Amino acid sequence: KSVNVAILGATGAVGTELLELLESRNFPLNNLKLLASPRSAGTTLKFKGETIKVEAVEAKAFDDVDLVLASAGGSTSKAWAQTIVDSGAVMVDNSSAFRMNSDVPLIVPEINPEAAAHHQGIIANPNCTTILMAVAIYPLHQVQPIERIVVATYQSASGAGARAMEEVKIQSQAILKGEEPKPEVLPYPLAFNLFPHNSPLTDEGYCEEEMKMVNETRKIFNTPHLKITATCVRVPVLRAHSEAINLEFKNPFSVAEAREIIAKSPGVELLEDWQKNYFPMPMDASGKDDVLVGRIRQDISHTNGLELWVCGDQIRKGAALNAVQIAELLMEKSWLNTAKSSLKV
Ligand code: A2P
Ligand code: 11C
Repeated sequence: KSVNVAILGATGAVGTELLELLESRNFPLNNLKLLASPRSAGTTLKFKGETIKVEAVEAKAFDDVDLVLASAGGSTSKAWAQTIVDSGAVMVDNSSAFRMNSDVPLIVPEINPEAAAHHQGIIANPNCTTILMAVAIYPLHQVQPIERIVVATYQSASGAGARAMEEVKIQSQAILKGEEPKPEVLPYPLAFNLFPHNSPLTDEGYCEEEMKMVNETRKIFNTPHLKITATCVRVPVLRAHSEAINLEFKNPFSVAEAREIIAKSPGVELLEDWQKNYFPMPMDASGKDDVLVGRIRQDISHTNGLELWVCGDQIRKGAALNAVQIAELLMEKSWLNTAKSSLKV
């Protein structure tokens, strides 16, 4: 069976990756529609050797569509979700708009694929930092439940979109010429600098990105009370996020067993060379499907603790690949029902 697919936000960092993945994974599609803002209407993108025109999104764009892969930001998802659901299409949404909605499954196919069975027209793709951490630690959590997570992130510019990535390059050139870097997309200069994540702050003093790691991980793992604390930081890397993760278990977890489990689990790759002090770097993770895990070591401050270093391409597994894997899951299980849902969002 083949389906009609639309990418909402086709011109963005995640959108272009979605296009590439649908092609390289030979996703069974009939017709592909590329939707973006009116700014991009009329521009073209290539798919399987064909040139496809980008259209400005409008209500009737979803009429004959079965599956919408949306990655155009939360407000665009909120603006079009009801139209998409009412049209009978299923929306796999990359934005944070509906992730914590109890009627919307939040899916990482390696972890909770069965939760997607009960979707009502919208399935949410988790935040990129959440996906990368979740894929890396879930295999350990299955062997021995994690009791507490302390994580610090090192997030690349592309997490803030294609324009933020360009901004870091322009700022770097400016600084090398002795000029002042001008921040326009991100709040502060990122080239040769870093700053706590640019998402809005909550009353607890955490930023929204940090709270996404807490709340989304709990929902994906179905562990509502799991203790998690996060510090998210933007770093001048173009692509791929890194994370330093401290895990606390009820009982000791041997490093040798953790390595063995990571080495054989889906979606992750063990990458460590202790002789060379070589561990995953954003350069290694860029363009890769698997999340790289290394530097697994005993926490010297806690008998039941493990330390992990994780790097993953947040545009791929952190966003586009996870969304395409969800779409493949829906196809494989025949869960892409096009019967109209009564979901109201
Ligand atoms: P456009 O290129 O026309 O602005 P990124 O995350 O890399 O910044 O990309 C965001 C994506 O979302 C782009 O494809 C962008 O299209 C799209 N987009 C942004 N705002 C809207 C909107 N109001 N309606 C439809 N698409 C939008
Ligand atoms: C970042 N993770 O790197 C963010 C971007 O909730 O999907 C994506 C935010 C989200 O800045």
